[in-house]
Amino acid sequence: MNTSKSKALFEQAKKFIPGGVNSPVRSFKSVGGDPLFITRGEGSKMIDVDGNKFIDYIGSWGPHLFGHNPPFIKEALLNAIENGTSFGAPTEMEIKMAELITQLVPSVEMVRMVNSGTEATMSAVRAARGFTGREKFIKFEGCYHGHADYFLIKAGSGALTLGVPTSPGVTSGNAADTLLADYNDINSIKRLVAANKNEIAAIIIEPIAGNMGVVATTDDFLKELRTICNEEKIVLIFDEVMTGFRVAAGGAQEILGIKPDLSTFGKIIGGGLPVGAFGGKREIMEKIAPSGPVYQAGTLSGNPLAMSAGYAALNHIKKHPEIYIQLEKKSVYLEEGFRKNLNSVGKNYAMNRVGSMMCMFFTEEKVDDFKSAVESDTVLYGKFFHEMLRRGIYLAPAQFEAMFISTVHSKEDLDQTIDAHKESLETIL
Ligand code: KE4
Repeated sequence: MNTSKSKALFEQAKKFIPGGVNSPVRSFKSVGGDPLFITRGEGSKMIDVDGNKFIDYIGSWGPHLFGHNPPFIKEALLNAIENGTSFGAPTEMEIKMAELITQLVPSVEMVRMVNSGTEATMSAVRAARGFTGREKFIKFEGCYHGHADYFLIKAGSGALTLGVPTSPGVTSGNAADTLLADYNDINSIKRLVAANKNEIAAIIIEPIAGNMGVVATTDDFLKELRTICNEEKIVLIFDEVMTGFRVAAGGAQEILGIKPDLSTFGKIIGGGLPVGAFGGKREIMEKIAPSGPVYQAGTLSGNPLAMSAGYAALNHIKKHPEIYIQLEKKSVYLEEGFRKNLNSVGKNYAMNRVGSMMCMFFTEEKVDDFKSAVESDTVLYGKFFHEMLRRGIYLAPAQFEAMFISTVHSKEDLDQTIDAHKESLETIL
């Protein structure tokens, strides 16, 4: 595969941009080699500067539920841009977007738009602290909630991939209020709650983890978490930046049947443009400035272009709930193809899937938390990644991520992926 133009661009990029990328997970640091520079996306494909075409399972790390450049989002953007790009004043589209989110996610009574998932999660924790008057909060090892200081403690995704789950630059003062629990271990929560009585403002969790690879919650874990939060008056925050509108129209909370107090969103909600949102109980959200004292702001929050793309995406979901049946069929087909391949090479690698987010771990043990996820052979994953790339399949350049199936991945795409998966395993094992 010729990647000479990407290589030249990467050398250029490294002169001006840290690591040559604007987000660490895009570098191929954990899998080796140099990142490819993409010129365009269309449907399920991405094309790089050297003309190589790939079936894309990153989907911009989650936003592209409908593949690249779906016509209805493109049309919405072209219409919006006719009126200008940003006003710094309220627009009707922001009301329509907020109302639509409250319709799709019933636990959300009020919502504030922001510009990224990180802004959404950091604002949600601040809202919980302002509402309860408490300072500490609990996160889970391996969950990733963006790069706000107090989240970068044993964080997942790029922080874990690059081996810095606890980042330099995060002060001990900031870290002191972050308490760490083990995913799927309710006793770790009980211990923290007992040791920090009436001091915990919030528990934030990825209700289906996607940043240590895909790890679902087991048994009644979330139900018990909900009960503890009720009893202890702790704000339960579901970080649905990845799962929101991905696993169901109402997100993970719809399929799991648990109502959080606050939810955070990103990715799909922007239709490919920078959008995040946090929302939930009115009594908490009314504490947010200017209706309440908890300050939160953003120059481009609710930006007309981003709202038009995001509204087009969510409105399409509202009008076509059948897409989740379609996504499940495609995802089952792919998972079954992968499992057949694993059988044929005599490997029982862990494969975790929820809806159209899936991950194959290079470990034959069950993966249900951070500790079991990090048992994966990341060197082997790196070899696998490059074998798949050579065969035209673009996966996450990191073991601790999810692959995303879209509504536009065709049967041919899936069959090509399954064949490449088999050949890649046979090559590296
Ligand atoms: P952003 O600030 O990157 O928009 O969102 C942060 C975030 C918050 N919560 C969850 C559950 C997330 O998955 C994310 C971001 N996910 C990573 C991929 N695992 C974004 C990719 C990147 O860092 O470039």
